[in-house]
Amino acid sequence: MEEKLILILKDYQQKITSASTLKGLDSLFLALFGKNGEITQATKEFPKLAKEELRVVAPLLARVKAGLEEAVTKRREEIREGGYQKLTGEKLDLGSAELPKDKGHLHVITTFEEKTVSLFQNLGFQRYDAPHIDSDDFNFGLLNIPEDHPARDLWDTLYLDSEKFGIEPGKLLLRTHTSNSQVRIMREHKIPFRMMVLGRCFRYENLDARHEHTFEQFEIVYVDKGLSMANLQYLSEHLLKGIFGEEMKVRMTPGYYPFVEPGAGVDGLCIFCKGKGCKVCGGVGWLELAGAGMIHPTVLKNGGIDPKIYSGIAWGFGPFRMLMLKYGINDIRTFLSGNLKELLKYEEEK
Ligand code: FA5
Repeated sequence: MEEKLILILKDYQQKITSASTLKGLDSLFLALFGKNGEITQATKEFPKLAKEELRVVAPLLARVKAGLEEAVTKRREEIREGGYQKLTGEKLDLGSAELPKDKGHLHVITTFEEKTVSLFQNLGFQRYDAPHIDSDDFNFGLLNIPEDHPARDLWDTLYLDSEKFGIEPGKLLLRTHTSNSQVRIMREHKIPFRMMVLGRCFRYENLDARHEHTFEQFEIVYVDKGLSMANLQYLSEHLLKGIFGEEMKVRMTPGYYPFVEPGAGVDGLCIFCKGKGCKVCGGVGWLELAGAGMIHPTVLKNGGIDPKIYSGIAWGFGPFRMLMLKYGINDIRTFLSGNLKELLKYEEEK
C-alpha cells in the first residue's frame, strides 16, 4: 500500500505539472479525488489493512492527499495567471471592428414617450415617479373621491390581497392612474413646481380593441400663483402640436374628474377628416385626447397648499391611445403583443 501511494504521488505530480488547461486539471482532480478516484479508492481499502500497516499508511495517505491538493491549486493559479498575462498582452482595436448595424429597435411607445418628456422638459417640467402599488388614499381618497362615492366607478380597480400584509382589505391597489402622484408631489415640493409623471397604470378591464389592463399614462401637475385655464390651453396645444404638427387645432370641453374643478376634456381636431366629421370621430370633427382641469381646492388642501393663494393645473393622457390615433392602429393590444412584424411598422421620428 505504501508503494502504491508513493507511485500515485509521483505519477500525478508529474501529470499536474504538465497540465496546460483548467479543464485538464479538473479531470486530474477527479481521477484522484472523485467517487472512483485513486485516493478515494485507497481510503476504501483501509478496513482491510492490519493495524500496524494502517499506523504507517494512514499518515502517509494524508500527506500524499495534501501534497496533491496543493499541487493542483498551485497549477490552477499558474494556468489562470498565464491566461491573464496572455490576455493583457493582446490588443483589441474596438474602433476598427465592423459592428453589426440595425440590431435592436426601441419600442414605438418608448420613443414617443421620450419625445413627450423632452417637449415638457423644454418648458421646465421635471420627472416624478409614484408607486405602482399604492394605497386607496393616494389613488382615490385624497383626490376627493371618498369611499363609496359613485365616482369610483370611473376606474375599474385591481385591489390587492392586503390582509396578507396586515393591511385592511380594500386599502391596497394597483394604481389606476398617474394621478396618484398629485398629493405626493404637493407634499414633497416647494411652490411653484412643474412636474410630469409617466408610467404604468392598471385596470380591471374587459379587454378589447381600446382597453388594456396594463397601459401607460402621462400627467402634468403644475402649481403656482395665478394659473388659469389659459395656461391649460397653452400646455394642451404645446403637447398636441408637438405630437401631430403645428397645424393641429385644440379645444377644451367641459369634463368631469372629481379632483379638478373646472374639469375639461382636451380635444384635438380629428386628424382623419380635419373637422368635417367621419367614422373615427363619430361625426363630431373632434377627438377627446386628454383629461384635464384646475386642481380641486380640496386636493390642494390635502397636499398642504392654500387654495386661496395658489392654483394648480393637472392634465393627463394615455400614450397608447394617442399613438393608435397617430398611426391608425386599430387594436390597442398591438403595443404589448410582442408582434415585431406589426410593431416595426411604426416608428417615431427622432
Ligand atoms: C384619468 O385616469 C385621469 N387621472 C386623467 C386626468 C389627470 C384628468 C389629471 C384630470 C386631471 P381617464 O380614466 O380618462 O382619466 O384616463 C386617461 C387616459 O388613460 C385615457 O384618455 C386613455 O388614453 C388612457 N386609458 C384609460 N383607460 C385605459 C385602458 N384600459 N387602456 C388603455 N388606455 C387607457
